[in-house]
Amino acid sequence: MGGESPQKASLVPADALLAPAYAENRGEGGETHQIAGDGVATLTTQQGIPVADDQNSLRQGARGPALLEDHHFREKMFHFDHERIPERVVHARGYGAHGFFELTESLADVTRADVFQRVGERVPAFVRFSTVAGSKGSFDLARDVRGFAVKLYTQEGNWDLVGNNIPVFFIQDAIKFPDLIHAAKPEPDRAFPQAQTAHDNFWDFVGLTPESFHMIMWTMSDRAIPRSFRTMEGFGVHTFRLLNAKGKSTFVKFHWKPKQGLQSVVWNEAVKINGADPDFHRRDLWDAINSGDFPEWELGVQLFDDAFADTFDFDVLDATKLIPEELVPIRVVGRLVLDRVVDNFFAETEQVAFCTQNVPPGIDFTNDPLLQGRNFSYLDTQIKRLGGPNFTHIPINAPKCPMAHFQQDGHMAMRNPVGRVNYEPNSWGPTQGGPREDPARGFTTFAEVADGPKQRVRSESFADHYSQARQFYVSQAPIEQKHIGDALVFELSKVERADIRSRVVSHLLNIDRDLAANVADGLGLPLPKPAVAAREPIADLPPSSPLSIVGNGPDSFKGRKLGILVSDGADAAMFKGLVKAVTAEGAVYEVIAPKIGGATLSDGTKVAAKHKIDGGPSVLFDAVAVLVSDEGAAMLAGDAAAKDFVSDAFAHCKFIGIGACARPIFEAAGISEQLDDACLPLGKAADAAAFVSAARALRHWPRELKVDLDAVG
Ligand code: HDE
Repeated sequence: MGGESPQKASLVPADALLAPAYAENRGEGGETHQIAGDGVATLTTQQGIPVADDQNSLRQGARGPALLEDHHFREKMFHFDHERIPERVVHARGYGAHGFFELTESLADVTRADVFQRVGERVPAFVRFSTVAGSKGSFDLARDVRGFAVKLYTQEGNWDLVGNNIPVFFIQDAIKFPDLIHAAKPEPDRAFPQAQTAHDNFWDFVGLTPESFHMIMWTMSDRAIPRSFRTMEGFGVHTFRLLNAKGKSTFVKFHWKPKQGLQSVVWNEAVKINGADPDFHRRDLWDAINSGDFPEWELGVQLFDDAFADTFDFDVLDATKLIPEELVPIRVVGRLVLDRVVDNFFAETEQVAFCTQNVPPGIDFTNDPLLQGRNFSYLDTQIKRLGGPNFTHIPINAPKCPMAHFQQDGHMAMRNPVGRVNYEPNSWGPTQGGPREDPARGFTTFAEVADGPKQRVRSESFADHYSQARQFYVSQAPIEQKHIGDALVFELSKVERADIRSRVVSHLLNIDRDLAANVADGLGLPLPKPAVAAREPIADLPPSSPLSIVGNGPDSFKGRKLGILVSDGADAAMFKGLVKAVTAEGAVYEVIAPKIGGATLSDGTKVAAKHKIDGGPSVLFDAVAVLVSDEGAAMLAGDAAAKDFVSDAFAHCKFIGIGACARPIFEAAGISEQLDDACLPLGKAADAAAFVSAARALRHWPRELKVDLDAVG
């Protein structure tokens, strides 16, 4: 008993020390009886040994030292200590879901890839969306590229199309990737800023890397702050090859087109969403799938041959260039549907290992120097992350088609080949000898002829850095152009060194003079001389309409979310009419109230609240309605969160439904004089449908020019 008091140990019975919740857990007094025996599984160790007590470690006497012999404690703590694996160097924050890919049009003429042969056939899919720069715990609405990585479990092996939501990239050669990412990530001495490119190092790298400017136009556009994973496009980015049964090659670019239409948020909104709900995108995907509103994308291909590649102004091997859809139209060949959330985030989303080199027979690489470098990096990174060469044994990474090979052993080998023979060639015959290569069925590489001196060079055909950047800019709606200018000013305003800011503007002058002038003005900077261009830009590439988000939005409010701010005594008929109209549209709504207990409407109906007003700011919704009683309006008019609710919705150009008694809140927020056509009355039943149908436009952009200091209208 050592130095402890024997009375204490013996006088107090062990169970009397139990916290009430523990007693309840063991079924000693509460309703939530969980002790084994009632069909509840018995808690065991990892070895399967039943556990009698998971609340107290083994000790010598009630107040004595812990004992090394406590194998349950040691195993539990050891496992906990090893719960983390290295996060991805890039794309650390991501969210995945399961679904399927269905072929809607055969591509048998151009590829022998099994997945593209039989119309109507489905293969399982797993998709992981991600941000690039932030770490695993960062917020969802960073201004950033989004990863759009698709794993298709085809009958001839896994095909990983590891793409982004932007069709071009910052750099042309993989050797610059570590520099790009170092520059974008938090600066190494201070370890900030997290998940943002608005700092000196990033813009320093960009200013010294003119090839990045096409991509910069995209990342400074609203593409980099999507409303949802469901409302973004995906792109394979590189030019790949398709090979048909005769070995004929066709170049291909892959596109995912969201059925939900394109949509983004605005920057001020993104900043506030990150505070209000850092999980905004993952929650959105989780909720949509669980409510049966399955996100869907069309798979489109741009197919072209060497002859087109030769006539194109740019090199199809250069990942900083795209092929406008007007030049090579998209052929839609399939659909991707996400219909199941993961059972366990770590097992699936964290452990999924995408590798660009995973392509089945019928799909092949090109010499794009970025793609070639990626094909090395992804396998290498998975070994570091997942700990060994057997990561394909993890269910999420395992193919769903037959596999037969002689690879064996290593860390965590789950299914070594069976039998005596683990090599080939061998003379053990067809039954014992194991698998054999199959020249007809197996993966073949396009027999491209390559010749030339070994050298470190960048092809001359990669030298134009500005023409497509300009084409992207002139393809944007005026409000989108304004957002690009605003984003550049915002980011560069966070850059401390004036020479870095100025150098960036010197490149913008090669893209669009007005843009450069606006940015220089926004920064209070004299206009510098244009940067020296490696090749004279083509100034008159025609606008390409698919490049705009605003021009490719949805034609309905379906899948969107209305926030309804209510108070006690709010007009019940109006509330119910609004709910009906929103539901009929295929949209959802959430109620915000002064108290989380909800509100009692004018007819006595009790409405549950999803958010208390402080926790449900309007940035979380696509449109808002304010349905309050006179007393409710008077009370909320004095509440800062309620005033923010309406003034933010207004500033973010949202459609606003204004109930008959709601005006005092708008007056208190100082916006009642500015209310416009997108602020609609909700006074009588018919107003509900009119409001929802107006909200199909998603945002009322003309308002922004009236409420923003930087407006250039
Ligand atoms: Fe990646 N990239 N990347 N990347 N990338 C990774 O692989 C890399 C690039 C992309 O949800 C890493 O498993 C190099 C372009 C996505 O798990 C790493 C280069 C595109 C994901 C890696 C690129 C992408 C990654 C980090 C320059 C769009 C997340 C962890 C040549 C077409 C996949 C990992 C997921 C992840 C390397 C450029 C997309 C380090 C060397 C271009 C969507 O291997």
